[in-house]
Amino acid sequence: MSKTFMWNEKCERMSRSELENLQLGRLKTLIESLYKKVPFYKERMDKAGVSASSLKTLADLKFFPFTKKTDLRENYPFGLFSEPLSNVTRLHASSGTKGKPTVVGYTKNDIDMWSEVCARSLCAAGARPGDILHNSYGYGLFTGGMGMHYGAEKFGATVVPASGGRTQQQILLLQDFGARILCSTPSYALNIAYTMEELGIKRDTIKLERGIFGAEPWTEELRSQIEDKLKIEALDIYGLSEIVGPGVSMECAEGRNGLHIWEDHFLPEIIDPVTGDVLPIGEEGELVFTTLTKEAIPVLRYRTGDISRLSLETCACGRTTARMQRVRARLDDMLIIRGVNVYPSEIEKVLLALEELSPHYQLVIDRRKALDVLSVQVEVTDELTKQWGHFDNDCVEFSNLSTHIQTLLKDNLGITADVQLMKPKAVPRSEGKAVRVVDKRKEDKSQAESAAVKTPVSKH
Ligand code: DLL
Repeated sequence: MSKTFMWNEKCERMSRSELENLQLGRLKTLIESLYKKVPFYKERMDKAGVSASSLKTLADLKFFPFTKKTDLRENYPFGLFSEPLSNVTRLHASSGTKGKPTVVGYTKNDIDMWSEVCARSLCAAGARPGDILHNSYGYGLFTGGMGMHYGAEKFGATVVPASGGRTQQQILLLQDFGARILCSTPSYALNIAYTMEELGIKRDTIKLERGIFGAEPWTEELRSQIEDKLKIEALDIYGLSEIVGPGVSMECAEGRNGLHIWEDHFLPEIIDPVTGDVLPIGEEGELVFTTLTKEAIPVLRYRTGDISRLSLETCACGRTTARMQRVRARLDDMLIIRGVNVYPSEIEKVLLALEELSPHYQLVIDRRKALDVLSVQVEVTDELTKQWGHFDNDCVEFSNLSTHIQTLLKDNLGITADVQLMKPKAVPRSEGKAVRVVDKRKEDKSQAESAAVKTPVSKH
């Protein structure tokens, strides 16, 4: 068997005891520094009655307070920074669709560390120095584009900074520049595949062999569809801006079974999302990360809201780091439909198992007569539409098929849903992170709220 090529074998194959010693040392330094430099953490640690001296083993981390997204928002923009802005070379921010954006900063060393973990990730996915890498993650405040870009440059790849959108032109560049590696969200990879099909562009006019896909939840079923359509190997990359951006963990090409966490920089825990208790290795719960080496905005026990589980089993690639299983869902994406809890990824699994359907779908939730109603809008395949003929509306009637899907959703997930079969291209295509859920109840509420703000209220 040929030896696995690793970007940083020393760090990726450390023995468990060596790694844990390193983590403990870094964790103590981090806690001391947060206590001294960030009033928010001093206050939280004082309240919990803990300090660096409380940390005798890694397990003692459980006594320390969590950090949440709301803490970043409440301390907007720079309240949780550990370094003055004069030492910060870059700022990124979330889109802020749910209020104030969350802002993160990077020192020069942070950018180096981020590039290092992205280079490790590229290598684990089977990229090689000299590869042409087409990067369709968005450039800008989102961390995806620039994170992968710097990692790829450090790695020695030739980067095509395509960013999101203008899909036809991206396909042209894929054809003419001959990229072997595609970095994008899984939903955008599908958009590329379907656009090629619609334009009648043959697969053998592009040289892609591998995709490094992440930034949104996706299922094994979606992976199969992407691999089948684009004839590439699709691998999962995970990350979040509060921890660093892309490159917190990466699935390796040899194992394809969980994502290697770059544990010398990011310390993972799995907790019960309700009680906050740390769960044993192997149990499913909410992922929590502590940054061990970040300078500008290190975070202590950051609650990601992502559901996964950890494994310490040996991997076929020889890396010794803990692996996290593909994120099953985000806690705040859970839908409650007439009392039944369901995640969009569970609905995706049911839909993608049916060959009559294409993988473009949206879940629309509305309220009718005080009851929540879920509409599953999913496109049928081109072949099915051709068999059936032409339609004036976007929504087509295949009553047997929609009843069949309704039954599958009821039997497998216990949910009652309207199923609307859509013509090809009727569901909006993703250019970055796919919008899987449209919650009209929230839209109505926020419209009502903004109307109330705009309406002048007389005090007399
Ligand atoms: O999405 C960073 C990133 C860019 C990761 C490119 C991978 C590739 P945020 O915009 O802060 O950062 O969103 C972070 O996206 O908490 C997860 O819910 C979700 N997410 C990221 N990667 C995956 C993945 C970037 N591989 C949030 N699978 C995270 C499932 C993912 N969800």
